[in-house]
Amino acid sequence: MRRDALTDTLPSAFDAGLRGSQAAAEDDVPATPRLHVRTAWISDLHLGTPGCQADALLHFLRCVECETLYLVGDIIDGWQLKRQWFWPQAHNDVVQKLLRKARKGTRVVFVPGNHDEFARRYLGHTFGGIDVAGECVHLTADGRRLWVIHGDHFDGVIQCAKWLAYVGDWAYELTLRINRHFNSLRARVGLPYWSLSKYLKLKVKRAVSYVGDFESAVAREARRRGLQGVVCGHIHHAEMRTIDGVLYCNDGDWVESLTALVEHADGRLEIVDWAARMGLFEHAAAAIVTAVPEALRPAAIEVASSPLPIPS
Ligand SMILES: [Mn+2]
Repeated sequence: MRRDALTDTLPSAFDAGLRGSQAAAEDDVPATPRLHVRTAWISDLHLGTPGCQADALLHFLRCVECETLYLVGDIIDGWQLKRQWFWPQAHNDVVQKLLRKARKGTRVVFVPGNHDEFARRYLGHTFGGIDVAGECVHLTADGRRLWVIHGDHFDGVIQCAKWLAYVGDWAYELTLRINRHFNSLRARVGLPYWSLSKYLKLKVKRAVSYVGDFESAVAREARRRGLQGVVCGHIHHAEMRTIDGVLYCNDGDWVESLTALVEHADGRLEIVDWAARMGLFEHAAAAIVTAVPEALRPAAIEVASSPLPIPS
């Protein structure tokens, strides 16, 4: 239903891109901007949950062309699917798109996370051209070796008490749900979007200095292994910075931030903020604001107020 609302209101370029997914085995739509990169990393898609922003993700997958695509864990949310089955067409389209990329010559590597730990039983196997690996080392065009891992092994909570992590996950979903209702109320009285979940997460995680501890633990392990950097996901917080001489990269997520990490032909790494890129279609963004309040609204409002230059 959300997809229909989208396709009915968006202008033609955007519209063509979105409709493309409905035609089976479609040929890529030329109207969408291309993003040619050597490598792309995405994680924390959480397919199988209402939080997954599958339409934006499909748009990204349609635009990006890469030699290697790493799926850095929490791609399919087995924890949530076990509780309640949720699998709309858009989520199917994402899976089809990934399989199609693998078929068309992109090397696709799936590094399972904690939410899709069921896949950890199949390490070393290949499914529809997608390699499953517990971790791997990526060699950049400029000769750096990056450790690719989801990152949940560094999560103190998960290491110590698994049930606590489950509670956290459930509470996060609840917060996202409250957030949706809360913001539709705010919208009704003319107040701008405000992310309760983001606020709480920052508050809570800062309180236990979770993010910082996680980042330095991951970087420390990469250095111990003699690698120049690490790419991970898991904490839904995109980042790229040097920690004690090791490059720490986090590709973010497709629940809130809609971000990916890419490597350009010369080995340069960059975090791509897809919400901002979608803002290129300024009127499209405005249409999204009215068409799908809860799904794409935060991103759309941000970019509507600060349009970005067209990427090369
Ligand atoms: Mn995770």
